[in-house]
Amino acid sequence: MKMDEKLKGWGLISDAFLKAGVEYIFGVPGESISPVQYAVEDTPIEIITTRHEQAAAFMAESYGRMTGNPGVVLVTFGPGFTNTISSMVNAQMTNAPMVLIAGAHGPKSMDRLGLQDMRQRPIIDSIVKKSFICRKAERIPEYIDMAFRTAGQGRKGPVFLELPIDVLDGEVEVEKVNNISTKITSRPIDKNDAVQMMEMIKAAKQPVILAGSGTYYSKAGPELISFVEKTGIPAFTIKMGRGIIPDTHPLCFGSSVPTIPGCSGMATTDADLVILLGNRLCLYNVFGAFYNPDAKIIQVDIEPEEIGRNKSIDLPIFADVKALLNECLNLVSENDKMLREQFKDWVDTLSRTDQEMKLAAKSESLEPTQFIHPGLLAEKVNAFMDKEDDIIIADGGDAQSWISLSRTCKAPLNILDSSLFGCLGVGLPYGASAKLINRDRRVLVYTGDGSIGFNFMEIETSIRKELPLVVVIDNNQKWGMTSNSMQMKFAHFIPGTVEIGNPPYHKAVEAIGGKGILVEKAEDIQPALEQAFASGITTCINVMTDPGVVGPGSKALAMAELL
Ligand SMILES: Cc1ncc(C[n+]2csc(CCOP(=O)(O)OP(=O)(O)O)c2C)c(N)n1
Repeated sequence: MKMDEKLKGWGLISDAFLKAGVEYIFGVPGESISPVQYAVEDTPIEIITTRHEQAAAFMAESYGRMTGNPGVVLVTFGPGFTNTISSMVNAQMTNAPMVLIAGAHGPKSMDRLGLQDMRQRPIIDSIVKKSFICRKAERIPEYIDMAFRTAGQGRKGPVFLELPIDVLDGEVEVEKVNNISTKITSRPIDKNDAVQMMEMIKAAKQPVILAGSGTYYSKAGPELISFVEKTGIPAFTIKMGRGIIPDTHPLCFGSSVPTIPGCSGMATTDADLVILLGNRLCLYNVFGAFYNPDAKIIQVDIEPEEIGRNKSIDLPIFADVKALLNECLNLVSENDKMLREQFKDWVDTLSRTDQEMKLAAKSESLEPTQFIHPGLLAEKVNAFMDKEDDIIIADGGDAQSWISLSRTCKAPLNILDSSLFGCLGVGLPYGASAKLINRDRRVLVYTGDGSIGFNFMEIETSIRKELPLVVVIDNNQKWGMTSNSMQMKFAHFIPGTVEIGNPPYHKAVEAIGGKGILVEKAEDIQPALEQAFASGITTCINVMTDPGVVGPGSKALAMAELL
């Protein structure tokens, strides 16, 4: 800026962003938001340009989920904004901390049938945790602080901030700027809740812990492991909670999804005490419908609104999971041995059932067919991605369910998917942001052939930004889960509606500048994975799988429909 130039609204942005801890801005450029890009030009903040705003918003959403700090997506007004809607709903469902910033027409130009003019706030209002419009240049820092505080505190979630052109370009009266910034670090907890929880545990014979995403967001992993070890209570994990206590831990039995082979179904039908830690009662636990009706339930959540959804809760605890577990740990140390003894038989029964059920399911999924069995592909990928810090991004219908079912989680982020909104197309954007913030870790995108199509050009983003991904396509040449559900409900699928052909995805990736490998035999899967990771560039492994197999996701959804 020249000396005689007046400070404009956008000149206040970089300081406010840096105070809020912004590292990256994801987006597609557009004239209404160029001033925001210029504002960060000479700062450490990096602008990551994608090929579609949906992908940029998925990158910000997954960044938010993985780091716990708000991801930022910056889009132009009108179509740039509307392209983010699916990702924003996904963020609402995953409670992802993120801030969507869009340009807008201001008082000078709005409502004149100008380019891309529309009312954005009414559309986004029902989706986000809160929406803001900044109407005065001097107030930009205040609004940025508000947006980030709202997104990142309490129950995290997506926030919308509209910065109209007139405000970005408006002259600032410097003495009126209110440069505020607050970071909240305290964690809500009532010690009496911990006392009551321990009393219920002591009265139980067959308790079970189900740890969800809230456990990950509150960074309660070490406390959870220590609590489980001291009390001897068996644990299961779900969603972002997967791996927070390793599946390989003797007291952890993997995913709590009841349809997954193992003892998770039995654990909840037989438990006399269910402890939900940062875990909403939703589709993934079949809304709690199969819990032992006589079981006592404790639900711990940072958001009171979630406690008691779908089921009455005997001990509702409004608290941060980490803070609560710390408090419980203070109470447990003297009589821990006694508790471990108390639950030993229960844990032994679960272990036996778990082994039996997993063995039975394994022999079923590996039965040879003339094509590669999708279950076998998932097992081979899981076995290959065996390092504690390996990341698998799962996308697709049955493809996603096969890899979720097979995945052994030794640490958080061993698997990440779109979660409850079930929005296809997250694979490549989630993969790119996972690699961006974990450059030294292996990142593999596991996707259906339908799902890869939604954001296919993000292959180019990963190559341009040097974020090498290994992309495994479970290619059954159709919208598999949809065709299965049609088949199960109507006894046939309408020809031409679910088949998607067999374009050479691996060659398309090569044409964009990556590497491509076609795999038609099971024995070629592992060498392809080795080559792909050794190449150091984004590689597509296009695996031809059996179109006749009905996956676990299709079966589980059909069961849920019956409820
Ligand atoms: C954005 C979006 N559009 C449509 C759907 C509905 N849908 C659910 S699963 C599925 C099929 C996915 O096919 P593919 O990615 O090839 O995986 P597959 O089930 O064949 O393994 C579809 C279309 C959805 N979940 N999300």
